[in-house]
Amino acid sequence: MIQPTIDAPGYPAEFAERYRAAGYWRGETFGQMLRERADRHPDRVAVVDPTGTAHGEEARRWTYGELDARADRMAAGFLAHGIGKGDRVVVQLPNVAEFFEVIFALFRIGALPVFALPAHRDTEIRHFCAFTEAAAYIVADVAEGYDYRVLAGRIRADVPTLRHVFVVGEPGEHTALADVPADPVVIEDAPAPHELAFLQLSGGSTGVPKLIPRTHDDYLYSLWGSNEICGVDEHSVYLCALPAAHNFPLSSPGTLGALYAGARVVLAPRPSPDVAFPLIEREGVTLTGLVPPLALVWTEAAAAGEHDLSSLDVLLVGGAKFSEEAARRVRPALGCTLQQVFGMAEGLVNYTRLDDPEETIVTTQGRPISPDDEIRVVDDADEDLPPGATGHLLTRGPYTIRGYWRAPEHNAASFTADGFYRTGDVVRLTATGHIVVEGRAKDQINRGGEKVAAEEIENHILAHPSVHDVAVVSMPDDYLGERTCAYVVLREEAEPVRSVAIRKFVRERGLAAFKVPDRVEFVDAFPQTGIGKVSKKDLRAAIAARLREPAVAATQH
Ligand code: OOB
Repeated sequence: MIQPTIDAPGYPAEFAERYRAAGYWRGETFGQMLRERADRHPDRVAVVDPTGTAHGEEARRWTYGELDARADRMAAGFLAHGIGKGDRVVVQLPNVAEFFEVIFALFRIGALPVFALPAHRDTEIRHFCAFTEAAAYIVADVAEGYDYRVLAGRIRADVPTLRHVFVVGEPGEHTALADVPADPVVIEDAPAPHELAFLQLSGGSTGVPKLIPRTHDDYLYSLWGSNEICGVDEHSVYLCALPAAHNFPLSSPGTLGALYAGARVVLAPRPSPDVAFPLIEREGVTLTGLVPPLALVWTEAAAAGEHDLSSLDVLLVGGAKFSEEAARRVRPALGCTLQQVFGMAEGLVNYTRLDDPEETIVTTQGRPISPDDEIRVVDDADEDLPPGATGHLLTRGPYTIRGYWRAPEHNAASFTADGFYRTGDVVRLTATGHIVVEGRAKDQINRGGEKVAAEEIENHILAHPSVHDVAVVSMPDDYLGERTCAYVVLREEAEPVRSVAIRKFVRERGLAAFKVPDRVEFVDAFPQTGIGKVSKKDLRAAIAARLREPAVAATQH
């Protein structure tokens, strides 16, 4: 095989060579992968989309042959619309089959999907489109009662590079995605395996979300590596219950892992048991992935015993810390093996193994996919700690990025000089090399798997005319693990403001609903650290103590 001469963005040549020599990077692209599977088993079902069944229609079932042919036609259509290699396309779709048609078409022509979540609103989408100078934005017409076409109209007016808005369903003032496909063409400048495949979103701890550049080579490795660990093969049926664009349901092992294995993907429009359980029963789902709050809801709902869930072999739980107590309930309630996943869109993914002792499964967050995932646990000065000690997790490896996309200043802070990613997670390693997540050093709130960057929300609240200063911190929550609390200092001359007004103000600035602070506390001044910085540690302790007061706990939410 001829080795590519240009290395993956950010990966130094010596590492790229090592990862190829070890067989992790197999020199394959997403476009080729789907073609190969379609050639091998064209009639096997790849994607099941039950969206229409709510209106009495049959579920859509696309075979590998059909998905492949659709991706070819969509690719030709995108090219005909002037979208080509390297162009960025913001994709914001619910869990529908077109998601795969679109992303494989983009992969084939080397255009880069930017994976927005359905919850994102004006602020996030405008940033993604403007920052990536996106050529197109792809949405559904209406999903969960929200009209994305109206949002797209506003974004289009603001972002001059945005030449196209494609809509799944009724297009309104935009272009119907269904009108895009064209007769397949030979793609002259198809992407190489070491080149970028897409931009994923970082959970973030800064003012605006950063973008994560993933290559075909590195992401495909994370897929087949995950498949081996999670036992995914051509007989597997993966239920995509979380939003499809998120890295967890996309790749751990997720929908793309399932497609890699020639398995079947079943899309759940919503993750609630009333939607997911009938799908598990009807489609014979063998594995799925959930965030901890949903796993709790599922274990409780399964007790009702209304659905036959016996096909389910593996439940993956990750995105936020799964409590040991909740983890212990999974096997008895759902009759399947729990696999804890501790991953990040930047790369590193850890799994408990299917044959790990139950104690390991319920008390750890797993160990890395790859023997070449380098793990360091360090102190505040980046010095390695003794085995078993708790410290900052740094990592480097064959599917972990070496830098964010177009963000040199952030990269200087988020990576060590020798390329280790600073995860911001505080962990310890067990004697067996399993990771236990003990906490977080990054200024982020993990709201049941949905990440909220404190600084981002602080910036929005600071824009309120009555606000002098603000500090956003996490507060404990039985269901989500954490929620957000905004401590606000009002301007001296300001009229009194109620907390609902602050929350409304943030909501009306147009950002994902999960980022609106759950609680607002007004104070005269912030507690300070020894050197005069706001002590978020003290604020967290203060709100946690306040929530423990019986009257306050009862009125929460
Ligand atoms: C996943 O990816 P992101 O990028 O949304 O968030 C990554 C962060 C981690 O750095 C960590 O702080 C937290 O989410 N996290 C966990 C966790 N899994 C993720 N914290 C404690 N326990 C866990 N099991 O969330 C993600 C990506 C791929 C697979 C799974 C999750």
